[in-house]
Formats: sequence, structure tokens, C-alpha cells
Amino acid sequence: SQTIYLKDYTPPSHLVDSVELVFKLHPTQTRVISKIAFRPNPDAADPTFYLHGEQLKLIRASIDGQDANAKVTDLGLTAQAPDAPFLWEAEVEISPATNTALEGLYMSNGMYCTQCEAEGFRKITYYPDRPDVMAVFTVKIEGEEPVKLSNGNDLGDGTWHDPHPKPAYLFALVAGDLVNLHDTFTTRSGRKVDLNIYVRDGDLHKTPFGMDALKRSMTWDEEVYGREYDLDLFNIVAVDDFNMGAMENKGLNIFNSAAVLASPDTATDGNFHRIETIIAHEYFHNWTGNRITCRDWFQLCLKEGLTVFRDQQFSGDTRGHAVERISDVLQLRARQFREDNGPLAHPVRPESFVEINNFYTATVYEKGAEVIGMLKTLIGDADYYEGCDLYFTRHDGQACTIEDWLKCFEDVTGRDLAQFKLWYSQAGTPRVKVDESFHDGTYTLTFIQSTPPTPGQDTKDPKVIPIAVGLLNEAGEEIHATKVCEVTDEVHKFRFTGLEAKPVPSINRNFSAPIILERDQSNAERAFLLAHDTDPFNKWEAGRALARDVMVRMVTEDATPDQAYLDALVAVARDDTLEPGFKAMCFSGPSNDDIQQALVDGGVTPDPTRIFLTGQTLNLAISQTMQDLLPRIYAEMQVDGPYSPRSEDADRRFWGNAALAMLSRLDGGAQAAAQYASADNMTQQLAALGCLLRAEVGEAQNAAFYAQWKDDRLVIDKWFSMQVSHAKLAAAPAKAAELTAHPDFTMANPNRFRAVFGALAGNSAGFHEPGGSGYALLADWLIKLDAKNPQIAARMSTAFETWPRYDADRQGMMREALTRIQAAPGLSPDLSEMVNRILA
Ligand code: B3K
Ligand code: ZN
Repeated sequence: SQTIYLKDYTPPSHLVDSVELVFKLHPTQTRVISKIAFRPNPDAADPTFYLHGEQLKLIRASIDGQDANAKVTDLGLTAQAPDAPFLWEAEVEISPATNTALEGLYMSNGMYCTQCEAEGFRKITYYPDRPDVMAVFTVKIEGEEPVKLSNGNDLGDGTWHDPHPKPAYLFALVAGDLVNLHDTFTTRSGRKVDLNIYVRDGDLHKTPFGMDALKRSMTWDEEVYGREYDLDLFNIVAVDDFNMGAMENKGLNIFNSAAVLASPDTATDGNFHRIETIIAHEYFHNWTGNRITCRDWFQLCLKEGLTVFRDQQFSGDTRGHAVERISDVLQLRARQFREDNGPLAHPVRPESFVEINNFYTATVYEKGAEVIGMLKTLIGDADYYEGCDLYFTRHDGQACTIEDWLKCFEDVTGRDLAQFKLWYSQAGTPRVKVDESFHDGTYTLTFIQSTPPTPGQDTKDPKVIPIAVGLLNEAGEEIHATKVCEVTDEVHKFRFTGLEAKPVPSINRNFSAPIILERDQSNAERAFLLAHDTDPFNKWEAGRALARDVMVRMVTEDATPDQAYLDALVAVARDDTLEPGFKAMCFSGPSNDDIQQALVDGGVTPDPTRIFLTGQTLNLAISQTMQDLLPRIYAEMQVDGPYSPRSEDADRRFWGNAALAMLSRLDGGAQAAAQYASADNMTQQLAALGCLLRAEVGEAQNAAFYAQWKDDRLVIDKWFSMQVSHAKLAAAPAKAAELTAHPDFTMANPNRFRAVFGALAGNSAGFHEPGGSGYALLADWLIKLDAKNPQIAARMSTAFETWPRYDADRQGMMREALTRIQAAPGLSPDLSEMVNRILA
């Protein structure tokens, strides 16, 4: 396997005007007949006619009716082509039923489906499988299946035509015995669009929420970005075996069932929220990704960062901006900061890859979204939307680059974005040190920025960092409204004049830049900001910083739980002006990874066992301090009436279940058992089960849960995952190992595999138990899985990416596990690239 470089990009040798495909479906001998109208690309660097193709059995190929005499390798073919437009005709045979990698055309529970992004189309037929080759597709599907779907408009009889030129990665096909929920949407210019969600028989009752989310997404994109849907039909299909969340194929989005199916009794509030986000995300791709796509895969963030940013905006508008921003930042810190500060760190726009599927990362997606957010903060809303409009008109129908995107904003604002562009090319989380001084009514903030070295990038230039700052006086009143300090130099000062006394600053409000602030801040000041900051994000952030400091001192100095922190939490709980969702967020505290990162930054080697035990001590102290308040909070947060996923209700359950978790540390699980027994929705049932498992008194409920839900795969995924997440220390890998022997465990289904091993990787004290059993178990299973599904194996290997931060024993065992994977015979390029980078 070969490394591909951004700098080596060359335009395609040939362009495609139209593609006609006929699929004769068969589980192991599907025939794909293609007629492709090619023409030489006047801008080609090399005129050689080359088509990608992998795992295809070539039956015949011709050019303008003459045998093509193709020279075939494992990766594609070449042939002599005329220096003029010509017709390529070919027939290949493929075997969807034995395709366990779930890329290309495969089968899931008897249903045919496809996944082509990034480079899966080449497993369907010979084609220039690169995003800058866009074409109009006509597809005919022949088979017994009652429902046969592809992109675009339905011409009847299994024939589909997509009038919008698209790259091959957006091709999709589905065939099976499916039922659908139908609805319609009328766009603001009056186009009536048929909407369908296709599922297996028995799942229809889980589709209405997804449909509602789709219609709200369509309205939102019209209202906020002025983007209308452009076909008469929009189909969604739910598939059980799917590598990711979902895929934005033109007019035919294919979803992991877990990312679209929801009913009150089987899905939690968290599931509903995630589904809404993913439906919106895939729908928004219709403009940011499909109408305007990427020139090459290095530009992935052009569609992904922007589309994540758009789905985050939508969620904020739908569910409230404060809680949405806090959850987005929690995710960013837990996944992206972790990546950006370890051996897998890479720029938002990577410069090389072996397997592009390894770059669908938190950096490309979530940091990519942060970069868009910073652009909007720097240029302001009006210019941001004007720049987007220009992008949509200027580049509609094109395959673009980050340069194309930025140029639109340069043209609208007249601003030079060269320095801003460093956010795309430099990896690593910037550190910003803050110094302050106050003289004669002038308050000066000095920001000193630096970014640590990352693989392949030893030195970094200063970036433009928008840091939103507000000032409060001693009484807790806002005396200087939020102002964006544009930090452009390595050392950059900002002055605030005419002040009566030294203010208390609130820095990086709303997390205006994805940075790590290094600032000597007293816990008294943090408690003050938690009580008074007018910026809801920073109010929460102050509490988080306080919690983190308390934890760090408990871990490193054996300190007892800090009373000021406990008092601050009580004040939050009592504050009637705060929303339940916000209160619950304040009690969630920093993530485990956040604490580990803080320890590493302070020069301390994190010990996951000790962090876990300290967390238990702190949580018990919090519960005890809150003891008198808990029954009332719990009672007040109960939601009457039938379940609704709306955020007012979900936030009440969130805070109520936080109270339940605290109560359960004091009452041995009595209240949780009562909630479990009376729960009439999955949110309440699962939260109660979690408390019981944590208290190690949930055996009976755990068995009952399985018996109740054994026929619902998505719920059984939760059952697998809960047991591993709540197992303590070495019991976690032991439980994971035990569950792999359960008759319902299968590694053919990515959701099930992730339920067990994602939960193990997420259980830090369990995965890192000092005996090394977590590492050994995961390595064994990654090796096994790699032979069937390299993409998932590679993705899950990131559990090992933190190895450099641990003690010598853990490092040794983690390296040993990685080396064992590296040496496994027949290792895929996917997993080998990951392991090599992790160990480099
Ligand atoms: N674009 C797809 C991801 C494809 C992943 C390929 N390994 C889903 C999304 O981001 O919307
Ligand atoms: Zn996406």
C-alpha cells in the first residue's frame, strides 16, 4: 500500500458525461453492466486511460464496441483509448453476500445495499473513482426484491435517473423487502417533495421521529442558509449492518438503523438527539457535499467540517445554544483534543494518507467545524452568510478545495485569510497563556500562543485566534460586553480602559477558539465566574475548571474533596434561574480524558485506576453534600404524561437522572430499582439500570432487561454496552470477554462489536487495568475483526493512541499489543497504517 500526497494532485485523464448501470442482483454472482460516456480531459496531466476496480471479476470490456484489451491489476485497469469521446461498455461480477467489509455492494439481513464513500464504488465496477469526476447516472436494478431504489428520480420498474452530476462516492443502491413511512414536504418555491423512510417490516413505528427531524432540517436549511431541496424525492433507508452513522448519497441517504430508528420505549433522549443531528447532517450535505463536492479526499473537511458546523447550528436552534455548545465542546475535548495531542495528530486538511477511511476523524469533522465557527466569529454573521451564498452560486456543480471556499470570504470581506488558513494545515491544539495587569484604570490582557510539535510538524507559526472576552466587576456585574480579541501574534496585548478597579475577565466565551487556555486562576475566581458569568458556556466552564482542579489535587496531593467546590455545586442546584439541562451539565464534570490531559500538562503521569477511585470518592462527597436536596430535585424533575423527546422534557430527565445517580450512591440503589420497575420509556429504564449496575446490585434487572428486549437488536446493543461501561476496573475486560461468548455477540455487526469494545475502550480504568487484560483482549479482537472488516478494526485501534502518556508498565503492554497487531499475517492497509502511526 502506497502513501498518497496532497501535493501530487493532478486532474483526471478523462471526464464522464453519463453513466448507465444495470444490476442483475444475485447474492454471490451479481452482474453489473456499465455503459460510460468518456471524453479526454483537456486539463489532464497524463492522458493514460485508467479505471479503478477492486475485487471485480471482469467478464467483458469494450471501447466503442471493440474489445478493450484491458490490462487488469488488483487495483484497476488500463486500456488504449481514442483521443476523442468514446463509449466504454463492461460487465463485471461481484459477490455482495460475502462482502463483510460493508464497503461497495453488500448484504445486510437479506437486503442489498451500498456504501461507496470514500473509495467503495471501485468494488462495484471499473470507474474513475475520484470525487472530481462527476457524472449523470441512470441505473436499472433487476431482481426479485419488491423495493429497488437508487439515486434521483424513480422512472418505474427498478429504473432510476439522477439529473444532478455526482461523483461515484454518492452512488447508492438498495433492494429488499422493505416497508416505508411516506410524507411530503413543499419547498418554499413550491416544489412538492415525496419523503420516505424505508425499514424492515416491524420497524415502522420507529420512523416518525426521523421523518419529523427531516422536515425540520429541510425548513431550517431554507430559512438559515437559503438552501432548497432539488429533487422530487428524498429517500432514507435503515440498514442494520453499517460501518458509520449514515451516508448522504444523493436522494437516497442510507442510515445505520441506530442512527434513524427510535421509539419512546426503545430509544433514549440521547438517541433521539443523536438521530436528529445525523438526519440533519446528512440532509445538509445535499448542498455542502453533494451539489458542491470535494476535488480530492484531502479536502474532506470542506464538506464535513462545514456540515458538522451546520448541524451544530441546527441543534442549537432546536435545543438551546448553551447546552448544545457545552456538549459539543465536551465531545471536542474528549475526542479531538485527545487525537490532536497524541501520535495520530494531523491537520484538518491532512497532507498524506495510505487509507482515506482512516481520516474520517474528530479532527476533520469536529475541529473542521470549529474552524468554520472561528471564521464566522472573525468576519461576523452578515459576511459569513454572504460568503456562503457566494460559495453556493460560484461553485454549484463543482468539486472544490479549501482555497475555493476561503476565496469566497476573501472576496466578500476584502480580508486576507492566509494566516487563518494555518488552521487547516497545522495540527495540534494551540496553547494560549494569559497574563493580566491593571494600572490606572487600564486592564491589559496579554495572550502568548504556542502549538506543540505534532508528527511531521516540529515548528508552528502563530495563528489568528479569535478569543471572545467579557469583563465583570467585583459585584458580578458585566462591565464590558463580549469583545472578540483577534490574537494574531505570538505575544498579543489587548487593553480595556476607563475601569474603576481590576475586573474579573471571562476569557474565550462560548469557546470561541478550540484552544487550551493556560492561566493561573484561583478557585475563588472560578467559583465567582460559575456564580456570575453572563456567558453560559463560560459559567459552565468555570465549574468544570474548578472540578478539574479539585480532581487533580485529590489525585496528586491526596487532597480531600474541596468544600468550596461542593458549596458551588449546591449553589448551582439551588439556583432557580438555571435551566435543568444546564444544571445537569454542571454536575457532569470534566471527562476522564480531560483530567488525564490536565495531569499530563502538569507533568504528572496519569494512573487511570487512581483517577477512577478518586472520582468515586469525589462523587460520594458530592452526593453527601447534596443529600438533603436530592429527593426534591428528583421529584420535581419527573415528567408527567406521555413521553416526548422534546428538549424541555429531556432536560428534566437529564437533571432528574443526575439526581438519581447521586441518590444511588447513598441509598444502595433503592430509588433506582423503583424507577426501573415503573419506567415507561427507555431513558428512564436505562438510567435506572445504569445506577443499579454501578452500585453492583443490578443482576436481576439486567437479566430482566435482556429477557424483555432480546428481539430488539438496538436495545440489546445497549445491554451489551452497559455491562462493560459499568464494570469496575479489571472486571470490565473480564465482562467484555464473557460477553463475546454470548450467543447474541457477533463481529459481523459493527454496532454489536462497538457495543462491547467501544464500551471497553471508553471505560478508562477498565481498559487500562494494570494487568493489561484490556489491551490483550482488544488486540485479539482487532486482529480477528481486521480480516472481515478492516475499517472498523482500524477505527477502534485508536483506543491505543494514548499510550505515550502512561507509566512504563502500561506503555510496555500497550506497545506489545500494538506490535502484536502489526505482526499479524495479512494485516489490512487500514489497520497497519493506524498501528504504524500510533507507534511512530
Ligand atoms: N460522509 C459519510 C462518511 C463516510 C465514511 C467513509 N468511511 C457520513 C457523513 O459524514 O455524513
Ligand atoms: Zn458528513
